Amino acid sequence: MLDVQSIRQDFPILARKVNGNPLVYLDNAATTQKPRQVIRTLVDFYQQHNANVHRGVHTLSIESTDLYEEARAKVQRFINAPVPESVIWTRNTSESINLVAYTWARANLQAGDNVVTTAMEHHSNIVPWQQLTRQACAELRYIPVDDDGLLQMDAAANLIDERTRLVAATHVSNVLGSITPIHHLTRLAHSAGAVIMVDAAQSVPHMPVDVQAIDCDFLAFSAHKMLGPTGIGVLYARPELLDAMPPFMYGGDMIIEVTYEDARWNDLPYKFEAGTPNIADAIATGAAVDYLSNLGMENVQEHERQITEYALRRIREVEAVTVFGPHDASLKGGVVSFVHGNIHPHDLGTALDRMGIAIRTGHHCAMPLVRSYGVVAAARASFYIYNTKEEVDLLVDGILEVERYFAHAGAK
Ligand code: 7TS
Repeated sequence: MLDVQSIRQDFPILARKVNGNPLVYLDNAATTQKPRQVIRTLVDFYQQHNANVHRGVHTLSIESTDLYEEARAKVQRFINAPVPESVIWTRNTSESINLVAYTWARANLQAGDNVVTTAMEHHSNIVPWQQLTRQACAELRYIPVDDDGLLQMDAAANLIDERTRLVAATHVSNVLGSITPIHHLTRLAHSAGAVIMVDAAQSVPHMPVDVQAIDCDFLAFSAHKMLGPTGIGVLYARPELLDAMPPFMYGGDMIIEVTYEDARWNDLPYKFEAGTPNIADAIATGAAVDYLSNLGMENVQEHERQITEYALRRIREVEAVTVFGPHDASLKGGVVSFVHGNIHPHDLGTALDRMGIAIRTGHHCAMPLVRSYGVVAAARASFYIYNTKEEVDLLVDGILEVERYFAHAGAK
């Protein structure tokens, strides 16, 4: 299991106070905090190695290139990708999904085809498919979610048919926490002759993910949700697919030869990495991967399961609270979304912030899903490796205090 107290020592921000109280950071699904190992890697890169990659013969450029490619290899091993060329650096999950939409989907979607996604997607896995299916006169279908917040796999089997070209599904919902039976979905997609893209923004940071075991074709995630910096993300793709896909961005680095008339594309992965890449943040992502690998992703997942189980139990003790999504912690990631019958989520979030407790409130970039529960906003606590049961207690005490305040204010 994780030694949470020693982990906490690695995160300088956890020592700060917010509004006079120790910070209780429960907004990890939005972004996680960074350990000093990641921060140090960034500083060290700029102080010791900074140079552009893939172009210089001088020492700094060679060092910088080696570190950049080493970080790619770390990510490759972390998700068990078959070769480093199948790991493309992007800006974030959203850009990874857009890359697939603008290249693979544009080249492969035709009128009458369909794309199948789910009713519990983040906007970044809905909007690109709305646009692309509209442009191609194709159909966008949604696998529904049942009353427990789980995907209806029997409906999935009917929605995925011989005209399905792509299944684009989240691995873990950022609102409900529900875990998609991804092996099952992959088999359904492949037996229909479709490819499958997994939005792993909420899974790769929190559980072991093996792209070869899942047998997915594309997989997208962001470094900032897994202890890494902002501005860097990953697209994993099968090299055969990447080979056949046109480039996403044109310019330097992604070419092998340019004449006044034409250009030839570079080898993988560089064909998809136009321009000077985000070198420092890629290298720091490697440090984040090292940190998580040292903890062991099974341990990370088990720690979150225990915190989530405890949080589900404690938050549901507050009578006026309704929790969305599965109530069984083994079916979900470390996300607990809820509404309070008498307090608007924004009021709750603001009042908790006065106590130093950071949660997210709103539609969580999943408006259609949140609205399907008959609300326009929800409160969400999301956990990571440094969170403790004591912090869950502080959250519940905080909710009860806000409740008392509102009851008192209402009685006046
Ligand atoms: N997919 C899922 C499942 C997500 O949770 C998010 C971000 C994204 C895609 C987009 O990631 P980005 O790095 O490109 O922004 N989710 C959240 C959240 O739940 N609160 O803030 C961002």
